[in-house]
Formats: sequence, C-alpha cells, structure tokens
Amino acid sequence: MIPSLPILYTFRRCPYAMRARMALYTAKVDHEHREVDLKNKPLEMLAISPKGTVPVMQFSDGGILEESLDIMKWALNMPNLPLEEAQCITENDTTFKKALDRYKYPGRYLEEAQADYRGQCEGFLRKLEVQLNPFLTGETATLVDMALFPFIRQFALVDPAWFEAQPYPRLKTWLDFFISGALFQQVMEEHPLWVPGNQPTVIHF
Ligand SMILES: N[C@@H](CCC(=O)N[C@@H](CS)C(=O)NCC(=O)O)C(=O)O
Repeated sequence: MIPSLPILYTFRRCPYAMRARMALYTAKVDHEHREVDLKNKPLEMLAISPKGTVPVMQFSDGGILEESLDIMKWALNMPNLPLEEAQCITENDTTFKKALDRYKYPGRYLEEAQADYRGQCEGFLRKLEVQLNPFLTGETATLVDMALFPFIRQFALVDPAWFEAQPYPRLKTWLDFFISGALFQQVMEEHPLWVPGNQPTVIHF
C-alpha cells in the first residue's frame, strides 16, 4: 500500500509558511498542500494544532510539526543547527520581526516614528551584509538563508525606493537571487483554498 503523503497546512503570503515550503521544495518532499483561510481556519487543522498558526505539517503516522523551523529542519535533514545559525534565526524571528512589524504598520504602533523602527531593523541588516559571502554560510544557499529571506523581502517591500538607495550591495544581490529564482516562484504558485472532500492539491516532484 502506498503510504499517504504528509499534509502541509499553509497560507501563500505567510513568511513562515513560505520558508517551510522553500525547504520542502528544495528537499523535493511530495506532500498534500492545504491552502488555509486564516480568518476561517479548518477544524481539521485546529484539531491537530490548537494554536492556530501556519505552517503545520501532519504525517500519516500522526506526527505533527507546528513550527516552520521544525518543518525546515526535518525536510532538510538538519536536526541540529550550528549555534551561530540558530542564533541568527532567533534574532530574525524575535527582535528583527518585532521591529519589522512596527515598521510595516506604523499606524498601529505610535510610540516611535516609522524611521526609528526601520533603524532598529537595520542593525540586523548590517550584520547580514557583513556575513554574506555570497550566502550566509558561504558558497551555497542553506536553511538559514531560506529562514530569513521572506522577512528581509518584506522589509525591502515596505519602501522599495528607500531600500534601493541604501548601501547593502551583498544583501540586495542575495535578495534578488531568491526573488528572481525558480524556487521562490514555485512556492508562490497559487492554489485553491482547501475544501474537505474536494480533489486534493498534491505537490509532486
Ligand atoms: N512560530 C510560528 C509562527 C507562525 C505564524 O505566526 N504564522 C502566522 C501567519 S504569517 C499565523 O498563522 N498567524 C495566525 C493568524 O493569523 O490567525 C512558526 O514559525 O511557524
């Protein structure tokens, strides 16, 4: 009997789901894609992951991964990240992400001006600029590049003209590599919302 495929609950524009999909596509993991409406989450997803965030991966043996980083580590077979890489992802997911949200939605956070939040983001970008050669860990793109890319892309898109004028040559080249690459285009393909009982969307490599 053919074992049933793992299931990915996902949302096209979620940066966490994007990085999980990038890892799954890189590792060519066949899976069922279940596109979710975040305003009307499927009960099937909430039953296995009550915290209600995407991405969630469900395996046929009942196993669940409900953190994007865990999905990436599993797909790319990298259970133990080197400390520096783990710290870089943690900084992205905490301090950088917090400042990014405030920079993106300045109307929601009135304590500081938008440019101050942008300045907080830039502390992280400057570190990346120094580290990139041409990828974060050297010659090839790895998990850590994919983990950060969707968030750095969001930063650049808040004010593209401003970003273009900034002195981040390596970061821009790195960003362009992913934005214009086939992998990102593939993971951003549009799929219909998942409706139980309808023909499943299967990602097959
Ligand atoms: N730490 C989680 C964060 C995932 C997350 O926050 N995803 C957002 C979408 S980008 C979400 O599902 N939010 C719940 C909601 O909008 O109701 C991960 O890495 O998977």
